[in-house]
Formats: sequence, C-alpha cells, structure tokens
Amino acid sequence: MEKCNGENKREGKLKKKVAVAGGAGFIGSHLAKSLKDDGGYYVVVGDWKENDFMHWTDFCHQFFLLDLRDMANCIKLTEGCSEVYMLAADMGGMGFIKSNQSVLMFNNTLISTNMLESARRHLHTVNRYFYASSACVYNEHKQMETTNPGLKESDAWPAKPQDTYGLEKLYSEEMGLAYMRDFGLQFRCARFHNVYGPKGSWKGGREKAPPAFCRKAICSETEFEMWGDGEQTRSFIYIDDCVTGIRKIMDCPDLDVPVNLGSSEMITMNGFAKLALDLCGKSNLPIKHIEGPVGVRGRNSDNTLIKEKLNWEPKVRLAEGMKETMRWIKCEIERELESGKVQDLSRYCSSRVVAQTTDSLDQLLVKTNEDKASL
Ligand code: GKE
Repeated sequence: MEKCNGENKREGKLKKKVAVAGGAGFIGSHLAKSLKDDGGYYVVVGDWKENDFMHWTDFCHQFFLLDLRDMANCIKLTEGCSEVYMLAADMGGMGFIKSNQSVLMFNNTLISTNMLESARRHLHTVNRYFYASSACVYNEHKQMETTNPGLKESDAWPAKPQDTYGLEKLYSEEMGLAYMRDFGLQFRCARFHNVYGPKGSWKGGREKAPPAFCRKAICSETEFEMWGDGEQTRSFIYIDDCVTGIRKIMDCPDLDVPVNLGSSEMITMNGFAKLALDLCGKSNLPIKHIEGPVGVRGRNSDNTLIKEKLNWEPKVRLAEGMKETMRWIKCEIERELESGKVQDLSRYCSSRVVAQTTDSLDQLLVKTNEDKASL
C-alpha cells in the first residue's frame, strides 16, 4: 500500500531522494523528520507498521506500508535514492529480545540482507548506505562486571553476543563490510547504545528501561518494581544525540568501520530508578527487586573512535533527557486516563515479558502477496 502526497511528490524533483527503512519506528521516525525538516531531502519511508505517535506526513514525503522481508518491496523502497538508512528491525528491550530469539533472527536476517542487496542493485544511484547496529553485538565476556570501563569497537570479536538479536546484527555488519569491499557500496554503521526519548514505546513489553522506568515511577505508589538486583549498569543515548550522530556518521568521508553511538555516562539500574523517582517527587519509594530478564551485567560506550573521527560525541546528560522523556510519558498517561482507555494505573507498575508467537512468521506470505497486488 503506497500513501503519498501529490504536492510533496512534485517537490521531490528538486531534492536528494533518500530512503529510511523502518522509518515509522522510534529512531527511524526521528531521523526521517530531521532529514525532512532539513529541507534538502525528499524522504521516503518504508515500514510494516505506521508510527504510533505521528502521522506519516509529519516525518516523510512518501510512506510505503510494506513488508521488508520481501526483497521486491526493498527494491521498490530504494529506487532512485542516493542514500539509504536501514533502521528496520523486529526489536525491543530485555522483555522482548530474550524471549523472542527465533522470530527475531528470522525476521531481521531477511530484512537486513534484502535491504543491502536492494541497495547494491541501485548502486548507480545509491552513494551511501547506513546500517543501524547495536551494542548487543559485543562479546558477553567483556560485560561481566558492573564496572565496565567502556566497550571498544574491537571488543565485538571474537564473537559471543549474549542473544541471537546481537548475533544477527554482527553478521549484517560483516555483510555490509563485504559489500563495500566487493561491490564498492559506501557502507556506514553505528552501534546504538540503548536509545531513549519522547515518542518511543513505553508499554506493552517491547519498551527498554528508560521509558519503563518513567512509566513505573509515574504510576507506582507503594514500591518500584525492578528486574534483577539493580546493580547492573548501562549507558543511554538521548534520541536527539542519536539522530545527530547518524547524520554525522553518514556524512563522514572516511568512517567506513562500525562505530559506537552511545553515551559514556554509565549508571546502575538502582541509580537510574532513583533518578526517575526523583523526577516524580517520589524519592522515598522503595525498590522491589524481582526476577526478570536482566541481560549483561555491565555495559558502557567507549567513545574514543567517534571523537577521533568526528570530533564529536553525544552531549545530552541523562537527567536532562529523562526529564523530557518523563514529561512526554506523563502526557500519554494523562491522555489515556482522560479518554477512559485506562482507569486503573496499577497495570503500569509492572513490566511484561513478551512470549514468542509465530504470528509474524505466518503473516509473511500473506503480507507480501498483498504488497505485490498493490505494486
Ligand atoms: N526494559 C526493562 N523494563 N528493563 C528493566 C526493567 C523494566 O521494567 N526493570 C529493570 N530492568 C533492567 C533490565 O533487566 C536490564 O538489566 C536493564 O534494566 C536494561 O534493560 P533494557 O533497557 O531493556 O535493555 P538492555 O540495555 O539490557 O539491552 C538493550 O540494549 C540495547 C543496546 O544497548 C537491548 O534490549 C536492545 O534492545 C538494544 O539494542
């Protein structure tokens, strides 16, 4: 199904056409909006779902509701583009990636390989290709201590990612690098370290710790539920920094190896819960530790390479970014209360672990046949 705005189509002739795969997702939609607002780009987005918080005309000029597990759809999306940003993935936080390993591996392998090969077929127009990788590629043995000094890019090898989600990302990085060597595709790649901010998933099970902690801090009255002992550490990158970083990496003439895109401001999850509670004026609420998917013990971003190559690193402090995220999630919850969509906030005091189903696998041929009918 193609949705496009005629006026914007005319405008497209004067601009650089770029594709954002997964552009209706959290990071993709913010990136697409930044390119659109820039004024010099005609932004085409392809995704298998619409954005939950924005209308497509807010962030792109043309929107294709397409299943990117089918290569014909990827070829259509990338046609005539000079840049391709590949952010499409079936993904989520620890409540999702740990319990959905087979389905994520199947879906993401198809999307990543199809998108890359589609860009190769359009090499006469595609100058650069960006691939969104993840800190999940890193060897889990390098993440056993809470005092992680920062993961260097070389720490991904020898390979031993904790989950299949990270293994697929690492394989797709390598495939992009091989396409660059063999076919001359200009490949750029960033390893995202837990991106957060307004207009991202904050409920349902796919949400990562930052929105989950905001939601729980807003809704909890007696205790704050936490998976694990809370001593595990992470760093989080604010969405504006992430978008700035992607654009700088894409524009850099000689950054042709995967690079960390993350903050080096590391925090324990207990400290992070305290930050969220402080922002809600609930500093004294006790933390209740429960069983749950905890992931690696300690993770932080070493920013030596990005600083050397771009003379830049993410700037937004965690307290500042969380304030914005908290404000937005508060509004979402108030809207749900006013509309009667939710009456009892106690359901938001816990996080869900999403059980794996084969629904998306069973949908594959159905959806792609529907897409073909509309091509
Ligand atoms: N999501 C979530 N929700 N995490 C919680 C919760 C909760 O209610 N309570 C405690 N945690 C803990 C998790 O157990 C984990 O130890 C930590 O917060 C961070 O969880 P996360 O944000 O879901 O995900 P991770 O940083 O462990 O891993 C994510 O890393 C990214 C890359 O850095 C992955 O889920 C990937 O989605 C992603 O690529």
